[in-house]
Amino acid sequence: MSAVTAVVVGLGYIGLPLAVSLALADVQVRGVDIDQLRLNEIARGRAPIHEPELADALTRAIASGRLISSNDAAPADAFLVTVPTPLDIDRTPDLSHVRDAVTLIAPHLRPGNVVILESTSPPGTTELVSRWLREARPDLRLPPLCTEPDIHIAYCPERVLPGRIMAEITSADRIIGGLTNECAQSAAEFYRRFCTGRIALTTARTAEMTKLAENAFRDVNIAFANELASLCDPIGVDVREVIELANRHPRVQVLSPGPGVGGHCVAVDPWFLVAAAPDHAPLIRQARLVNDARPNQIVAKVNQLLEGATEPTVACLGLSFKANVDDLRSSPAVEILDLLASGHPVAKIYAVEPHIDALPAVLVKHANVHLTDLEHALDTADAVILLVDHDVFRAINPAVLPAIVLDTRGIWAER
Ligand code: SAJ
Repeated sequence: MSAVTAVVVGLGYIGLPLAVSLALADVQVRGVDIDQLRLNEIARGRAPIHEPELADALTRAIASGRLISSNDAAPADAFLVTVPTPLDIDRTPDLSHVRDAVTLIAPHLRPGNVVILESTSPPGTTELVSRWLREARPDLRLPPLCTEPDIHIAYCPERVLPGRIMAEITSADRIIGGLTNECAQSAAEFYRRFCTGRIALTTARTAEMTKLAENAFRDVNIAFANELASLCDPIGVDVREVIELANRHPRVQVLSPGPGVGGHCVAVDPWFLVAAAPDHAPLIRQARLVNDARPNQIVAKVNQLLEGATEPTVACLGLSFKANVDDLRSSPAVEILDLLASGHPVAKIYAVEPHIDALPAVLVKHANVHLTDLEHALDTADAVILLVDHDVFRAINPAVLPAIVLDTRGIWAER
């Protein structure tokens, strides 16, 4: 295969690992971001996010000379868009970063290029990308309106699991949806350079919908586990035991209840489906509400456990949205600390999160919340609330825990 060049717009949790993996697969990559501090870090070979194996791979990619970072795009063979697609305040998708990315790459497009959107997006977004490109570049023939377009445009959703991104970015199966069949073929040719997983071709809308269906499926299933947990509590039954026993049935696989669903994917993407067809997604909407109610339920449980204790010191273990990552985005653990700090007469809350150096702004505002190391927290706390199942917390000997413990992830079940 001849040498190819690529521009990756958005060097976040997906874009940076993607840019690094491409560079290590002999693609000459230009990684683009609007955050100058992030660009400086990357140029020095320092990973601005914690993801297993990323730091080492980034060092090798920079040393190879095939990865440069910049705040502007340049001509290339392939353009990949990996920018955030957050929710607006009214829970509708905010596509402004995708639009900005399109504006950034438009002047650099040449006939023969392929443009691939990887950001999780509502159905119809890839068609919008084409429309925005047409507005910016009326000189180009663009799909799907032209049968032999100058530019191929496709959607290939990222499907990697935080914590395993570097492995899955090459090994995961890919779904590639083209605005035309040729668009899909052309994007697939690009992914075959570095992907070892199977590649399935479809339409852009089907690929967009498939990605959202995957995360909504997970959300609904976690909601079922969380609902079971709140049901079992008043009935006086141990939900973990119920799930363990139910899962012995060959066709039952209940997930784990927890303090809520966080991160920027499972907690967000189902709303894209609700927004796309509000009258047709009652289950998906309800699952979101069930999972979003968990932090308040956990706080109510903590308050119940602390009843009678005078100004207790509470150690909260974990702030990230899930185990072994540093990502605090939409983390239920952060929400729980925020609620606890403002709502209960606790003397001190020790936040233990080995993956961060400073508390997020929402917790800094509370004078009674302190970021502390695990040893100190366990030595001094009257109560321990386990919020994230980091490996380091799993290794704690339950015998050293104080009398009041709430294990929201069930890691010390046999205690
Ligand atoms: N969680 C539970 N109970 C469980 C499983 C998860 O409470 O049994 C919670 C986690 O603690 C976390 C949240 O759900 O707060 C989401 O975690 P996750 O591990 O289920 O998913 P993400 O957000 O890390 O990654 C998901 C993945 N999607 C699916 O598994 C269908 C990943 O493959 C996607 O690439 C990613 O979303 C994404 O970027 O869209």
